[in-house]
Amino acid sequence: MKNREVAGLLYEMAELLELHAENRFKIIAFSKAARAIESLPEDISLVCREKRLQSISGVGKAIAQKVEEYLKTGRIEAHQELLAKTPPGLVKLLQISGLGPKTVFMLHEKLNITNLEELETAAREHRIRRLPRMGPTRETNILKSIERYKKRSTRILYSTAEPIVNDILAYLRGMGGLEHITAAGSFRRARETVGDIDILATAIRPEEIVAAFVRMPLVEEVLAQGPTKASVIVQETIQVDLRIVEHQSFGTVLQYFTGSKEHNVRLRQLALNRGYSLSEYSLTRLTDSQDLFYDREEDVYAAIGLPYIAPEMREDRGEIEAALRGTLPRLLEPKDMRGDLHVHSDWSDGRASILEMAHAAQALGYEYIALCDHSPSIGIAGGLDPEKLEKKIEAIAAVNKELELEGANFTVLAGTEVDIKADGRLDYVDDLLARCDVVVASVHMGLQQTERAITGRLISAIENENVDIIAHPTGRIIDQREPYEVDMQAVLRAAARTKTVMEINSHPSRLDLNDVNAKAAKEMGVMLCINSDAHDAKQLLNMKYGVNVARRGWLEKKDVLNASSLKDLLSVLRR
Ligand code: DGT
Ligand code: CA
Ligand code: CA
Ligand code: ZN
Repeated sequence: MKNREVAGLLYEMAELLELHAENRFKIIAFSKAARAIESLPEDISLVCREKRLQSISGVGKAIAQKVEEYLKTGRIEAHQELLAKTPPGLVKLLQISGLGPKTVFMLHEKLNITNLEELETAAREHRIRRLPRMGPTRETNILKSIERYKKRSTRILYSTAEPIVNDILAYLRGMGGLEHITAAGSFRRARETVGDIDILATAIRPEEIVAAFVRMPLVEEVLAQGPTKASVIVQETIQVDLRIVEHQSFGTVLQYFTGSKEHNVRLRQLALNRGYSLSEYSLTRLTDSQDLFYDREEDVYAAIGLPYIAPEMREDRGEIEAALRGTLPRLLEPKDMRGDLHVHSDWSDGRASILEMAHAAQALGYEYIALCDHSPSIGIAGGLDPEKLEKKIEAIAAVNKELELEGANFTVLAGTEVDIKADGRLDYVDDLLARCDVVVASVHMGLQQTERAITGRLISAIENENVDIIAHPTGRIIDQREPYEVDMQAVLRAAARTKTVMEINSHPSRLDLNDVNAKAAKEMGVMLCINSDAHDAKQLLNMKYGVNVARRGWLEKKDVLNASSLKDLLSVLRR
């Protein structure tokens, strides 16, 4: 499907138009259309062939023509024209966090800055602070952002790696003579980002599998190829390593290549203490130099005297000690999830109706879902004013009646994602919050405030008795936005004291709280919940990414609010 490609191009056009200070409505039209196409559940090429482009909400005649032009010719003339009159370095400046198109345009106009180096020099020479609306703080922030941009990783999101892994496994599973196949490395450990993708397999005729691997349609470049292994590049920058190993040592090799390196170092020390040398291929008994082979990973751990340790925990964060003590947690599983406590609908910036979201959640086997649309200060996301929230509470009651008539054993909870405003107050009065079944509070504005200010805002929200959950508690967006400055210990202490629940937001580029914070929260006695923050029915499936984080944070079913039944949930919410 070319949906992403087309959306990406339209986003870029919006940025270019903005750089050239074009008409605001035109700019908004492009980004709106891009968003709609990005989340379109069907193939854009098909929609185009069937002449239905204009039925996509946000796609008017002009944009439909451009999309059609792209699908037919592979380019958009207007896009090319914009590119031609824009210094190439200028668009890249938009990736420096804190630099919007207006500022970039001004920097170009006033200081003739056309690329990153020129921007950095101007900032160092203090030429930026003298510009209108800039000042020393913004100048320093620009320098910091440039540093971050230069260091930015080439790692990819777990959710980007996932379909690639699935495609490759499915492809190779179709080959004759293949036995085991599995992903290893950081992907198997479900890290939030993945450096490269490692795949291990066993096969009767390894060369055939390697040959098929390098000839897969998605392979763009072959970096190396041997009789039992190969490395390739897919999607321009993503490296995939395949190793075919002997059946008898599959368990040992899988253990080794799952990592992490830190976990493996500890495991090897422990093996040595117990009289074994653990290598990539075998466990060697030191007394008689006997090599022991294991085709199952469990048996490798057992031979060293340990219970099986789930891949997600293999980071040397205490898992070996816990395994030795016999206190490993029984990790949460995807099937334990009973509902989703933070989703949006078309009442604010979501794209599905309340009933559609309910049906989709029910189809996933959930018992409940909480509709939490935005509050008024998030105007850009269609936040609901108080009267509209009251209307929505009534609409949800009606939906529940409808579900009851359908004989569905499913409940829609009336919620809100209330903004914690820059001054620390909540965006609705307490009486209205008290009428909701679930109140999720979160920070969207004033992200640049001091640690003291932001921590204070979060704690005052936590201390409000109507607030049940704090959503995406650190505000980070992987590779795009650092977490805001916040004293997480103080926040977690307040949450533990008031029994406020901390969210693991499952959006694949948020994953917030992250694994380390989630583990800390649990250790401090804080209850967590895992929410999709879905803006359409499909995004409900993002829950699995949050479950990954929970597992990496050692969470068990009992630590997660929405792994409990509706009855237990309601008794915790005490409303
Ligand atoms: P990544 O790709 O950066 O997200 O992280 P990993 O963990 O997938 O690392 P990668 O691809 O370099 O190597 C895969 C696994 O192989 C790694 O998790 C552990 C094992 N491994 C690689 N190099 C070493 C090493 O020098 N020592 C040990 N003990 N294990 C290693
Ligand atoms: Ca890797
Ligand atoms: Ca690798
Ligand atoms: Zn949300």
